[in-house]
Amino acid sequence: MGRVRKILIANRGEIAVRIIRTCRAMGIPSVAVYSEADADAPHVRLADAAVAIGPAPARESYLAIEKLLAAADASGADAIHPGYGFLAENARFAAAVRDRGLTFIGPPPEAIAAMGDKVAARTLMERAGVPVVPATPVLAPEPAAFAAAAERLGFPVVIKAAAGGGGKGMRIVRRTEDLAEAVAAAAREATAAFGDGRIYLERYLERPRHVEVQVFADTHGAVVHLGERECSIQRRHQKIVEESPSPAVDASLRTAMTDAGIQAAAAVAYVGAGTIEFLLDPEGRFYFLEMNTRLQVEHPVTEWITGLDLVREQILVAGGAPLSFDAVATRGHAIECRLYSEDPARGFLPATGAVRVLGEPSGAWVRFDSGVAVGSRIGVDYDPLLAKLSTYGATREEARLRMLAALRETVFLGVVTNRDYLAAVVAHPAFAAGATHTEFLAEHFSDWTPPAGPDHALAGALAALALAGPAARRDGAPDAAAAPSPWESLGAWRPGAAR
Ligand code: MV4
Repeated sequence: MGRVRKILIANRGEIAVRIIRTCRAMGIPSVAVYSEADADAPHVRLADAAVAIGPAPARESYLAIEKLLAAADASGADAIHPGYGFLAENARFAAAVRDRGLTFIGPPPEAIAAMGDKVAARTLMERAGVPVVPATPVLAPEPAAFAAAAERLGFPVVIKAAAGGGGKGMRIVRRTEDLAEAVAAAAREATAAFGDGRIYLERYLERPRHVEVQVFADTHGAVVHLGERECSIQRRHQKIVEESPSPAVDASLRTAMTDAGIQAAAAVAYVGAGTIEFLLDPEGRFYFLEMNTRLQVEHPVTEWITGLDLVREQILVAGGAPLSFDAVATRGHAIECRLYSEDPARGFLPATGAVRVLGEPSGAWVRFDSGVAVGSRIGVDYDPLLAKLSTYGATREEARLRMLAALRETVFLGVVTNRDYLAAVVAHPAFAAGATHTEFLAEHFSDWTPPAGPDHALAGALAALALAGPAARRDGAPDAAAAPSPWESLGAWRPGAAR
């Protein structure tokens, strides 16, 4: 190991762009990879070099380990950053990178594997003194075994997949008579989703908050925390609004949670950026849920309040450098919203199309991380995340109001987005009060409908007229100083004729 000299980014979209920017700022050449669907993507244009890795389906490109390793060889990269998603938490990939003599910008494969098996991870955490939810080991998928265990834990309970995480295969059960069906369904779902049907039981916590601790570790044994993030606002296990610090965490709870996070990371000899997810109950008790062994989507809120560039720190640590900070002071408050190409009016169905107009919010307290540009086609091959919008304020309320302003300034034409939904969430009195928990959207937004907006075709036609500008004034006078009012701009228009 030694200082990293050229980095291949095994990813696409906003996180690839994000990593390339830090590479540039550090003077490190970057290599993008791209599928056939991404030949013109911003991450490809931005990188110093780019290597084609195959067809659009991720299995044949962004998930194809051999192709990525070959691309690293061909481009002379000596390190690989996996971003998030795709192969970021694949221990075999991390090991394959290491076995080729390359640096994996992430934790050791052993740490990924230790946290990847959720049941083994629980046991490990328990031994490390990290609080965990009362649970069973893996059980035979028989109703009797689960019924006996549920009696001991107390209802409600939740059936989870040992190989799971992210809520897949999760089944909440409130009565003994519902167990048999739920066990069968959970085992089936776990096999289908993970190729591993092992399931177990946990006591189910009602309306908890999701609070996660950001940790950072170096190869010399130092482990520090960078505070917590509140990520309770989720739809079907998809986070949409995140913030730091959590409005539910005071100084003493923070000390307890971040201590537990550091214990968790130390227990698996962690290296790099990692996140320990906890459920926080209304009484202020917290329980280890899982550890994410990657840089997370929502890392910008931590960057806002710490002033650190987490990608830079990842690269330095991967090169063997000791951490350049210990107890990090945080300042102010940050909120992030995820803009997706999806249609809230149609059950959040992924929306496809091409970005025709892109209006980015601006200002010193606003950050817009995006991997798309005008002309980008949004298809069905990848995650529908268009952009992450984050704002900073000295107080939560300042950050919240700045977020509302920034959302209004954000324009995507050509694809349907969840922008107005996000604005409604951030404007909601319960959000303003910090009363966020994992049932927030179910309780406040299950019957939300988009505000009646303008007719897009009409808006487009008016925009085209407005763009025609002063040259199109009715009286023909080329008055550049005049406001480009469409009503003054109609003179040269003729139905059925070219202007
Ligand atoms: C739970 C839980 C309550 N009790 N486990 C969902 C995603 C996966 N990471 C774990 N999840 C949950 N596990 C017990 N024992 C509630 C959830 C949960 C949840 C957790 C975090 C964020 C949003 C959530 C939404 C619904 C359920």
